[in-house]
Amino acid sequence: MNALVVVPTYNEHDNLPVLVQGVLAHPGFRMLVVDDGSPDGTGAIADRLAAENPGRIEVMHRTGPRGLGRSYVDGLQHALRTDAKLIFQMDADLSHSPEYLPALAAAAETHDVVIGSRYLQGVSVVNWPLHRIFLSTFANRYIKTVTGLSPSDCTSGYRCWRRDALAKIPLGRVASAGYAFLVEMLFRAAQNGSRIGEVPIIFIERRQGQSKVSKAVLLESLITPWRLRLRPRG
Ligand SMILES: Nc1nc2c(ncn2[C@@H]2O[C@H](COP(=O)(O)OP(=O)(O)OP(=O)(O)O)[C@@H](O)[C@H]2O)c(=O)[nH]1
Ligand SMILES: [Mg+2]
Repeated sequence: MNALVVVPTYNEHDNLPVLVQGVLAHPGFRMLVVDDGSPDGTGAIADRLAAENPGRIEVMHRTGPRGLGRSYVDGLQHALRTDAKLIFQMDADLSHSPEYLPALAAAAETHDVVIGSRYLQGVSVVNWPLHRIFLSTFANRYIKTVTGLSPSDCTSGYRCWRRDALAKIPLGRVASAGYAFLVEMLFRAAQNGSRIGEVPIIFIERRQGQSKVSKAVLLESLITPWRLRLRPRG
């Protein structure tokens, strides 16, 4: 296995050490932490973890405007400059268990991109209030209706890419800054004819740290599906 897991972080100092332990328990997996100058010192913790695990963790310290989409662009472009055959994306807040990494990798033998999906077997989320479940299931139905995408979970940030499929996505031209970035990437993959697979995961809501969902990001998530539908070539 030659796998690189790209993890964007913003104020995850309690969660990152736990995540690192879980990911590195899998042989052949390396990590790229993309920190956005977290005020809580997550960047320094990432550097320490990198020093403790030589050759297995790289840390990118971003400066300038922060953002999840921007961090993914920088992190995934860097991942494509390595020799990794499989490139993963996952959140640092322990809602994506590293236990599922082998299942995603296995599904990537027959798919170009594999989603760790919360909605493949009913709704498998733990610790979400009802309104959050409604919001997320509505968001997915909305996205699928507007864009024509078929996966059950288009907004999951837990994914595994075969490197050639990721390399075909024009990352530099993906316009979304926030969560809509994930939808836009999937839309481009489907346009490229990539085989999109899903593996069921149980998603566990964060216990430590704070959510960074803003109104601007939510608004972008409403507009992006229409932009993709009306201007599919970008
Ligand atoms: N580099 C970077 N990472 C970010 C930024 N915003 C969020 N993240 C990270 O992206 C991942 C997902 O963010 P979350 O805040 O957990 O978003 P969420 O899962 O939709 O919301 P929660 O319900 O709070 O978990 C986490 O690993 C965050 O630390 C950002 O601006 N820059
Ligand atoms: Mg989260």
